[in-house]
Amino acid sequence: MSSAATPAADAASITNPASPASDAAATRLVLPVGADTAVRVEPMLQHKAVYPFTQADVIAWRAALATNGYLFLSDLLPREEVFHARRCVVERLRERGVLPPLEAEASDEDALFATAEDPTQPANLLSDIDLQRDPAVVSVLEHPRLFELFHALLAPLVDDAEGKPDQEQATVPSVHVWTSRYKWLRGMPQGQCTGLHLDRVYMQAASPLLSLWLPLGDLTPAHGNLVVARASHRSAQFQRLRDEYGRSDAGAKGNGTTSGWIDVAHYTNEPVEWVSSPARCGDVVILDLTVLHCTSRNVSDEYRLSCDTRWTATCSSADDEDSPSPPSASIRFKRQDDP
Ligand SMILES: O=C(O)CCC(=O)C(=O)O
Repeated sequence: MSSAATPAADAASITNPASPASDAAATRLVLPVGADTAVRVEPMLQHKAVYPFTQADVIAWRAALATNGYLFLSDLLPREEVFHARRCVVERLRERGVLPPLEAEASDEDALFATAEDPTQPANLLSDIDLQRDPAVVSVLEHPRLFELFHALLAPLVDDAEGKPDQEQATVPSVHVWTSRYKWLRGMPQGQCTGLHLDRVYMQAASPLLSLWLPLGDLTPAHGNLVVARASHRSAQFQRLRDEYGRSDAGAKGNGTTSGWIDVAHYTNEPVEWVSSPARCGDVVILDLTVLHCTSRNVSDEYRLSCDTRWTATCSSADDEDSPSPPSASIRFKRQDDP
């Protein structure tokens, strides 16, 4: 069965209390972003992922990614497996005292809450390499369905034996798919968000490369979700930004966390089509390396748990079977069966 694309009903039905009821845009959400800015967002276009994927699905997903710069796939991964990974992250935060201990009579559902007495404290998950490598977490972040998905999305972009990408074809060259060894596991504290950026300023990539964003929880707008400037990876409006900032090493300078961010306030008077949607366990968002995005601020009393990873592919005939990473990658990658 082929999947249908629908705007996210959840987001579309949320009324913005700050807008007059007569305002046609009143049903659109206004989200806090950056230091002190808010943007009005449209719901993201969502595609329901039905496994196994059909050829028609894959063609529609590639087209959506090329058009919008993002691809929201709902229900791609089994929800129970994602909840299991979340449980593991929440337990670690309890062990570290970031979250309070569970009460004796707590239910299974209570065990999943990431509500803290002081949710403004850093959760420091980006530096928790052990947790990023926990089998329950890795089994979701390196789920076989993700390797299959990225094979379908990336293979047509990989140069074939003659050195030409084969984007028009349904059949694709034989490729290896690689995922980043490092996992950007995030426990976003209350009051914080990720600033506006292009992922390319953090990755100098020779091969085609995509980002994956995966919520580790059922996230409401209050938790802070991805906010994308739709089509900014190809629009003339952002050409200069892509050519100058996008080709710079802005992300490599500074502290590696907030470095590379641009002030979203620069764009509040420009006609940017911001899109965002609540995302649930099992959903994923794929991002083009040159699409402008950030997250909205977490205004809930829970940590926002999510993870992002990077994915690339190389022509298998050009690969060294023993190579630990694709050539010219600025970060380390692994294939599906690599330890
Ligand atoms: O989840 C976040 O806070 C940031 C995610 C992001 O910017 C990305 O996936 O590239």
